[in-house]
Amino acid sequence: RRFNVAVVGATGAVGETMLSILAERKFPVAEIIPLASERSAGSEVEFDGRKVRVQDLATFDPKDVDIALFSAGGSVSREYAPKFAAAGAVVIDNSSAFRYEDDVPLVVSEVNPEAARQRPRGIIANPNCSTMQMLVALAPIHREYGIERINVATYQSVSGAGRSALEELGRQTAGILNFQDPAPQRFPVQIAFNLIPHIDEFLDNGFTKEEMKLVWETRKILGDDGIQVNPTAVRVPVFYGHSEAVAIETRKKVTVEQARELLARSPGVEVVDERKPGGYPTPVTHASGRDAVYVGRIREDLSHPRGLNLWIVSDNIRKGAALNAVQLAELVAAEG
Ligand code: A2P
Ligand code: 11C
Repeated sequence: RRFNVAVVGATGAVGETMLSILAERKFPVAEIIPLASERSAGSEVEFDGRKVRVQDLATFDPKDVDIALFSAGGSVSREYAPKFAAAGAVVIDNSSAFRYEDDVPLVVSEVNPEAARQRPRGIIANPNCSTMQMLVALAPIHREYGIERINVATYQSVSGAGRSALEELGRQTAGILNFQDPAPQRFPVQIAFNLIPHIDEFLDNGFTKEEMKLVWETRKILGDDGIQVNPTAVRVPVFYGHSEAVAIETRKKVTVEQARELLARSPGVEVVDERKPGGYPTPVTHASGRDAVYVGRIREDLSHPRGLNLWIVSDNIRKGAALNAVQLAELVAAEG
């Protein structure tokens, strides 16, 4: 069977990658339907070597859509995802609009694929990129050794904030190298040659929403409300690929050798852990444009008897967003 697949936000950084991954993985597409706002309706995007016209989401009738991949922001999802689901489509939503609702499964394809089957509202939520890559690596360790606590600091690339953020880093970097002082627009302060310890909005508890996503989503996906997560989320001047310095505390002790061996046979993970210059993953050398979650710098915590440190890097647009969404579509397609 082939499926009519709509991509909402098809002109964006994630939407464009959804289109290329659908083609790359030979998803059984009958018709591909790129949708965006009226701003880019009528323009063309590429799918499987051909040009396809973008349609206006606001006036599109979803009645013939089988599967819809949404990545146009939370407010677009809140308004249109229920309409697509009511028309009979299975919606895979990359925004944070529905992630924390009990009747919407939140699924990482390697971690809790069975949860995707129970979707009373016809919506499956795709986790946030920083949670996604962290759990591809940590879920196998949690299953074997029981993770009690996760300390994580993220180093998140600008592509997580969309196409305009990619452009801002490029423009600002070039401007500064040419002795200009370009004003920040997309980010609150200069991002070129800088770091910003602030992603998404500030909440009452002093954490940002991006940080709380790591807490809420980890618990929901692992089905364990007892896991403690202590996050700091930082934006860095990298184009593609999020990195995370993660320190876990487990119930049973896990050694470096055990962790390496377990991760090496875990789906979606590649261990790059040679203790020499360049023997670790970075966004540019490993993650950018690739599918795996890369793990390196594995070492035992000097300050805790059951602590382990890891460095986790992945392409936030691919595994962190578009790839997992397409993998969820593959799970739906496999149901027949
Ligand atoms: P458009 O090209 O019409 O602005 P990014 O995260 O890379 O900035 O991409 C956001 C995506 O979401 C784009 O494809 C954008 O389309 C789309 N989008 C934003 N707002 C809307 C809207 N109100 N209706 C439909 N698509 C939207
Ligand atoms: C970032 N993680 O890197 C964000 C982007 O909840 O889907 C994705 C936001 C989300 O800026």
